[in-house]
Amino acid sequence: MIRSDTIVASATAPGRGAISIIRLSGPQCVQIAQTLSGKLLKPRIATFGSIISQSEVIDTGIWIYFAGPHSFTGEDTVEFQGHGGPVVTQTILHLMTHLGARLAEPGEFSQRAFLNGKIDLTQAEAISDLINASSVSAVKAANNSLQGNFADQVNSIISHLITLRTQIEAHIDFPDEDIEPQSINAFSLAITDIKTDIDKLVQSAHEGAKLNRSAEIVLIGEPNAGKSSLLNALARAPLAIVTDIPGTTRDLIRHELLIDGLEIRITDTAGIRSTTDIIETEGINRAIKALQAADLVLCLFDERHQQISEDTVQNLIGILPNIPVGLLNTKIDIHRKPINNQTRYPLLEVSSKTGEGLPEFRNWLLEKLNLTTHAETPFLARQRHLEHLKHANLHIKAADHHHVAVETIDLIAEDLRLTQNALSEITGRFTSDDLLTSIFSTFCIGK
Ligand SMILES: Nc1nc2c(ncn2[C@@H]2O[C@H](COP(=O)(O)OP(=O)(O)O)[C@@H](O)[C@H]2O)c(=O)[nH]1
Ligand SMILES: [Mg+2]
Repeated sequence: MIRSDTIVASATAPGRGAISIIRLSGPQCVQIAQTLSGKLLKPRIATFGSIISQSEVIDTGIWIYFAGPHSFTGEDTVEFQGHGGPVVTQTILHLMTHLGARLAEPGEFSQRAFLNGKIDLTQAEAISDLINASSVSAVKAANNSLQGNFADQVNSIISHLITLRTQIEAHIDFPDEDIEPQSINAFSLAITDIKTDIDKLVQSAHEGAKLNRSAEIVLIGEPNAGKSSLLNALARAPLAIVTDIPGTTRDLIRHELLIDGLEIRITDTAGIRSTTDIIETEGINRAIKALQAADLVLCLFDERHQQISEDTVQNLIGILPNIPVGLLNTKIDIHRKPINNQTRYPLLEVSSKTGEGLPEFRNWLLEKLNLTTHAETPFLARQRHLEHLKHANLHIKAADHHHVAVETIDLIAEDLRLTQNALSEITGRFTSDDLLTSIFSTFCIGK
């Protein structure tokens, strides 16, 4: 365990609330807590007590002592659950710092847990991601990472790499001896297997990375299909200009919505049509570009369409592999005749004017974005993970590219070493101090 000073922070959100939790971690925490409470604290026993300063009661609450290494940080830790007022909390923090604690930096508790080997880097990040999760799928994926599923997958590849490297490096020491044909075979196979495993991990990580941000929905349709009106109805504010003049919306208009706790970014676009107007053409190009980054594309059709075929949809959005598409029949307050849907995509009916169909549409969105899109996501990936996986992928591909022989063996060994380093950076087994500081500084204070 790393010896360190004692840190303190409020672990609950700032502001007024029923309860405020103050957390101390480090060698002096028990002494500080016992001085303030006048009680003898026993590990894992909740002790009711007050905080007394100069014979005045500042707060009354519950003290809990977690003796290291059986605590979150791995050090001695004490939590005080008191009343949730900002002045009370500040006063207690002040008293604790006066007795020798230091105010914690953001993420410092998690950083200590990492440094003391209680969690790896992916688990530490998952704690922060769980707190910031913007959907139920993100919560599930963050918990998967927190339980170590992501790290397990990375570590399993690393352990195969270590076995292979040990065997391969043995040959480097004897450059005059030929490598047995069966060893050449075994090495090539092992390299290909590792490459396949890394490929799979890259794929899952790309899926998992989508969960780390708001879901992107793009509205697409011919001019006047009702896109801007739908954005306004969902946002409950006149964000986009609505007129019956085709070509009114020219730039992308984005709005963040919160539906049942799910963060959604919805983008209104210029209607797709052929036009000679330079500004409108640029708007259409932007609309098409926005489609590529979407988690869900919604194609809007009004009464001008009696039927929708796969071609109709393809004319609007082209071919978008792997991006879910939904169809919306708009303005149902003025035309009741159902549209004949000949596509494989679901069709919903809405009126932005009367609000009819909007609650069902919202529920459908939730289900689609929360459950369907990311149902199989095994973990929540960050940009940092994607970068390291990309490097691992490049190096293992380079290793795979060589024909295994005495002349190439040290090049292969070097590629494998670099692959392993890239993977180890994900779990933090091989990470610079600068990187650690930048990761933990994005955490909340008290976490
Ligand atoms: N009756 C009715 N009119 C609508 C509805 N949604 C849009 N409109 C009208 O259709 C026209 C085009 O709407 P707009 O939202 O600007 O379409 P956009 O070009 O796709 O953005 C406007 O005159 C709107 O008032 C609706 O639900 N019901
Ligand atoms: Mg518009």
